Amino acid sequence: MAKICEGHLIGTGKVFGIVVSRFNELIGRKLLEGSIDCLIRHGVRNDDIFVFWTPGAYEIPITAMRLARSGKYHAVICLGAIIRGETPHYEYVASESAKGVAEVGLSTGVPTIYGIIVTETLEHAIDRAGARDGNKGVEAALAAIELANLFESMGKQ
Ligand code: INI
Repeated sequence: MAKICEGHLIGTGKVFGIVVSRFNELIGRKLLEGSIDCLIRHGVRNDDIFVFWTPGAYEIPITAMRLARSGKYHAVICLGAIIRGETPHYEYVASESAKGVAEVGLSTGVPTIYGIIVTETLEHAIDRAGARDGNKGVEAALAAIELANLFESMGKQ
């Protein structure tokens, strides 16, 4: 019989750090609201949620790295919005923030969740921050709870 390890969606007793960028703040706030609401509804205490604002998505990984290295958090959730502008700048920000968030998780072993939306237009970003296409902040919070529990159930494996 296969031994199956999976993370449940109960957040009781877990501590989460959320890093959110102020650039495109309207969207960031909606993602943050979605994440916090989801964590609370899954049993996480308000006092166990710590929010850190960065200027932009580019600064999210270095901030998440500090949180992950601190050993205080069961998972770190990264939230932000990168929307195509007039210049290619946005492409660098998008690729560096994605690579950086992955690097934080891989190098620290702390679940580090990518909840940064990358879109062509503001309208698409709004759709993914609580309008037509759900809320990416909620998805990120669910992934954080699941991985925190999965890693706990894996123990020292
Ligand atoms: N930061 C974002 O979070 N989203 C964007 O869409 C964006 N664009 O398009 O430029 C953006 N740029 C700022 C960047 O994240 C840094 O804060 C800035 O370059 C200073 O390092």
